[in-house]
Amino acid sequence: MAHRIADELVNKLVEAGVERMYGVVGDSLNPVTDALRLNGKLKFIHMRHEETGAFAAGAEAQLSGKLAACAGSCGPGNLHLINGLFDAHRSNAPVLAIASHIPTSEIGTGFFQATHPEILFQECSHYCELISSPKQFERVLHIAMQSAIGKGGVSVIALPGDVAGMEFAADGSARSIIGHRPSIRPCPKELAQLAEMMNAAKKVALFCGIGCAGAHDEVVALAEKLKSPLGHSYRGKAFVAYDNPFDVGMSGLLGFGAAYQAMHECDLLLLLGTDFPYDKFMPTKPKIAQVDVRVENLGRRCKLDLALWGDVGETIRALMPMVDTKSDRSFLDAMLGKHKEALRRLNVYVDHVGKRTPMHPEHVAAALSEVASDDAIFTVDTGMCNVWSSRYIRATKDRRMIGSFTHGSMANALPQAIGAQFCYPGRQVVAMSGDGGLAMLMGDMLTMMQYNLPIKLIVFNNSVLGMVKLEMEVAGLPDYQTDLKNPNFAKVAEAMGMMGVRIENPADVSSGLKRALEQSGPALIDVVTDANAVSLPSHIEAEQVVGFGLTMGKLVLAGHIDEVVDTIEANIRHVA
Ligand SMILES: Cc1cc2nc3c(=O)[nH]c(=O)nc-3n(C[C@H](O)[C@H](O)[C@H](O)COP(=O)(O)OP(=O)(O)OC[C@H]3O[C@@H](n4cnc5c(N)ncnc54)[C@H](O)[C@@H]3O)c2cc1C
Ligand SMILES: Cc1ncc(C[n+]2csc(CCOP(=O)(O)OP(=O)(O)O)c2C)c(N)n1
Repeated sequence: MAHRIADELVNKLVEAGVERMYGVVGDSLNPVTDALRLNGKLKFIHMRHEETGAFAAGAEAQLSGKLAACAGSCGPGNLHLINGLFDAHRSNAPVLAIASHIPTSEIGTGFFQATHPEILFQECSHYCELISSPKQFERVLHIAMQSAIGKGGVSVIALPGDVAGMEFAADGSARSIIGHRPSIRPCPKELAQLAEMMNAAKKVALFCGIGCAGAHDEVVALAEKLKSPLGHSYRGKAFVAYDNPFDVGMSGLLGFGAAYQAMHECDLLLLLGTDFPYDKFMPTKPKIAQVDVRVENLGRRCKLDLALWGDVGETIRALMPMVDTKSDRSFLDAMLGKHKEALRRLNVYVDHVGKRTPMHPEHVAAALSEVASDDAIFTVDTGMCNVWSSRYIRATKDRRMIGSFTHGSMANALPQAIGAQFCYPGRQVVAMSGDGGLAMLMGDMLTMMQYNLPIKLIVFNNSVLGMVKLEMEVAGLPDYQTDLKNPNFAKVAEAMGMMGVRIENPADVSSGLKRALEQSGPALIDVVTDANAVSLPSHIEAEQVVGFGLTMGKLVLAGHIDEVVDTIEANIRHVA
């Protein structure tokens, strides 16, 4: 049989280290899936929805750092990929999507299932092109893979079924694909300027994002030298918040601890590998310096006194010899003290309120953190699970946590867990799902079953679209269309052939979670939680009440965090 474009596509993906292609088979994609079948090295993972395929590929790419792939058939098939691709792209995850396409002879005629994938996917990709002739194929595929890996994000190839089935003829020029991005060091002049600013400042604070991945020790050593409190973004937590005596928590509406205070009360703030989007939480008084590998991200969220275009680890290593060791710990100790007190207050929910029925989700998340393994991978649905996971899941050296952190889509946790478990078959993978989020794409519980993936799917079953209900209430709107009439999810899981555990009583949380985590197959844990559980932002001021989550802020604007916690504590004392 002739060596087709589809066969060469598979060869090239295998060469680039791609191990799986997630998607749903069909019509114009048949030459590609047939080529996968014949090749045998790259596995097609049969999902129940293309969106979940794109989420799974995005998760795999985020966790492994390597190129991952997904595919959809022409028209509606590849259109279903789009939300997952937006998420992957905005998470800087290198993903190649094959959007198979109607026959070339039919393009432009309003043919059955006609869309224009080369236009549709422009906004969620670095590179998106139609291959209308076999002669284009080699170079377009090369550019697509290189762009996804090098720029970090999505590339899309629109590949008509007839072109995929045509004979491949090499264009005679071999092309090697870059595997890794280079390390960038800022200019000596800027490094010297930063050292000077650090040496002159009395109170330095660090705020660290996911760009600190792989530079934990450098970042902590810098904090030690400067006696700096070190806050983190949600995406940064997994990489800096463990083994770190300088940790002061997270900023933002879901924030906790003293990160916000440290960032506002310092006289020099250093932003390291973060594109933290909530500009209203950024200070204006201190001097600010920022280190980022993406030059376009420098200064796009706050005022900037010094921009350093560089890699976090590389920058700190170059900087260390130029920085004086500070001896005054007073700012650091004050922030650590505030942080400790803030954590004590957060635990009020776990230790006291959480033990009541209806169950408080904080209690569930804290118990999960205790029983999950030290190298567990957590995937987190958009909604209130973001609050519970960012605050109560303890970071360790090897734990990872991914969500739809930048795109903010619901229903991401289950499909991301599928990608994570395929990528790391030996690790514990725990999905933290909202009941609304799970129901949105729950067909892929069947994928868990079909591939016997030992994912532990925890449903925070509060019978409501909780985050939106909260938003409506604090905006002074009556809550509307947020109620969910749910089944017993544990029974649904059992009907699908997997273990189902239902937890309604706080006393059963740890044992129920343990039982599910310890068994070797897929499991769903349906935890019935309080629909009215409320999150308390770490810091709120009137002018910060903007954008997406601000309504949660309003909630405490009236009552204020401290007042609410004080009331709870008074009640506890009263009961005691
Ligand atoms: C419902 C909801 C609520 C949320 N609330 C909060 C909240 O309260 N607080 C919060 O923090 N987040 C929150 N998030 C997440 C938030 O939207 C952002 O995704 C997150 O804050 C971004 O974290 P980051 O800056 O670490 O990552 P990114 O936005 O991905 O930025 C990372 C930056 O690091 C750079 N970089 C990468 N590698 C390197 C390197 N080696 N060296 C230097 N630079 C590098 C990148 O170019 C990029 O600019 C929430 C998300 C959801 C869904
Ligand atoms: C695809 C999508 N649709 C709608 C939204 C808006 N939204 C954000 S959170 C949320 C509610 C999530 O409810 P649930 O999954 O039940 O979790 P809970 O907040 O109750 O924990 C909604 C509707 C979104 N972010 N993504």
